[in-house]
Amino acid sequence: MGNHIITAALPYSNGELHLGHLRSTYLPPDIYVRFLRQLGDQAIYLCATDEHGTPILLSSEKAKQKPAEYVKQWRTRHLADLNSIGIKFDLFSHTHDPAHIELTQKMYEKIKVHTFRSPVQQYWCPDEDKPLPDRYVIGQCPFCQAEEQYGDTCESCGKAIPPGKLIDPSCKTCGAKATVKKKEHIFFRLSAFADRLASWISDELDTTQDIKNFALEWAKDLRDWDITRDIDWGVPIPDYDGVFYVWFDAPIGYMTTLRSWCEKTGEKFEDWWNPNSEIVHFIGKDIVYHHVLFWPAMLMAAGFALPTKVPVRGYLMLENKKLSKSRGRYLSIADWIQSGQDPEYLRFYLSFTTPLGMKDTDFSADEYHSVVNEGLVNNYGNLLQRILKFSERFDSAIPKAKLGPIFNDVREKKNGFEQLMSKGKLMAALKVATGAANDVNAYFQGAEPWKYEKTAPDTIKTAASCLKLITQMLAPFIPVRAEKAADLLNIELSWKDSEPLKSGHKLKNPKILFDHVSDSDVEKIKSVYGDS
Ligand code: B3M
Ligand code: ZN
Repeated sequence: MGNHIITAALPYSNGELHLGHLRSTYLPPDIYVRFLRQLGDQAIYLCATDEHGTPILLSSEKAKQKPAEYVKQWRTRHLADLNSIGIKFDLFSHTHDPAHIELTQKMYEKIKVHTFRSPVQQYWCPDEDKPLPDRYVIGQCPFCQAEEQYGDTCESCGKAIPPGKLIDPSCKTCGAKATVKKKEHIFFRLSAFADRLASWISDELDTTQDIKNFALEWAKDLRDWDITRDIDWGVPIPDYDGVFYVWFDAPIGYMTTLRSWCEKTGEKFEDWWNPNSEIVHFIGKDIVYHHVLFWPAMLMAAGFALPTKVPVRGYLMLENKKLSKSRGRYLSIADWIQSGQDPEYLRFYLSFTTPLGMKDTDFSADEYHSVVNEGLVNNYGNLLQRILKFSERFDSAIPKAKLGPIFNDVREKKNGFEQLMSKGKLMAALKVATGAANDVNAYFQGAEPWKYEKTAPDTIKTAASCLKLITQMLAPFIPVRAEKAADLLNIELSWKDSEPLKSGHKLKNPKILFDHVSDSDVEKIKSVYGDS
């Protein structure tokens, strides 16, 4: 395998990131990239803020700020929030960057033969005499009849709504009944790519079957795509008085960020974005349409390599109810940190409970308490502590002894873990690691080395050697503690090293790395989101 370009969906510079964003979109790629590096592969994690589109323009108007100022604040905030959970990017850029504007315009030149102009039904506010693109207009979905949908995409059925087709449209800002005017727009011939998209989705794309099924259904009914917006915030279209639709320029942000990263590091863009690389877009389930249809069609049109993997994860529920900021049933990344909660425990918990695919999953403070305490603190944390403590009887060195058969079992598990991680099945992989810690705990307990002096050296050598492999497995999930544990065990985290510890190998004195999640932590978390 060549290089790995790993991306996470570009967060809008418009409102704070919550635990749902973290679990579906930003944490999994961080773990995946850390694992690839552990393997010794060349992998980079890129992201940027998505700064265009009518919702941002609307919010900046509300905040009485220039859009460029408005987006800058969120850009800084997003990066700080993500970093606070140990998420590290090789580059975190933004789509209002001049480099991005330039690249988007170049991309347009490349795909221009696949575009055409055609008059559209443009929503219009008669009271303010202005066009009402996307979120400036609200009405009923023509496909599923959901109420209060914006002009571009239906949030209920996920379909793109053709221009002018919203039922009973009205102006979002002043409430006036919207009219429809004819205006010439530029369209991308998405329909021409339907067959190629369908075969790419079924034969090449690596994603879960539920996602494929959805996408293949959509691919049967592809309409040409309006890439024009009549506002002045966005990437200007070179030969038209207007800007590109935000979903046209946003995914190009993956490339712009790669380009900027290459400039910084002296790497060549072509050595990265090519058919031998792994190109992975981690996303939430609401933007599958854009990542497996629109964007790949643009890449096909422009002659670039397509993404290889699109791992999708569902929404986060809070105590089995939908997140709702207005009701206070809400937990942001900043809330987590400000209430003094542990970022690595959150990484562990979210990874332990989030499968791949469309399924939504729940956050509950009580579950957090039990998953972290049972799955990590009493399990791996306890084992580490016991082994370091017990080894003091041998001057904190691995004694001359025999290796028990459980070591081979754990080594097998490490292979299984590698397979799962390589497929992006992080939750399943993590469970292999914690399962191994469980087994070794049981082994240690059963061997009773404090009672059986004769076999105690074998027990300690075996358990400590197993612990080495388990620490390697946990490292991408809890990187800070794994580093500390590796230091105490005096081991390397490099994946290649699966050897048992040699006799004479020195260990350090025990130190507590894993405190329990307390009842008061649970209370604190609950008080952030209440039980409304
Ligand atoms: N800015 C965020 C979202 O819809 C959107 C992603 C763009 S990815 C190119 O989740
Ligand atoms: Zn709908």
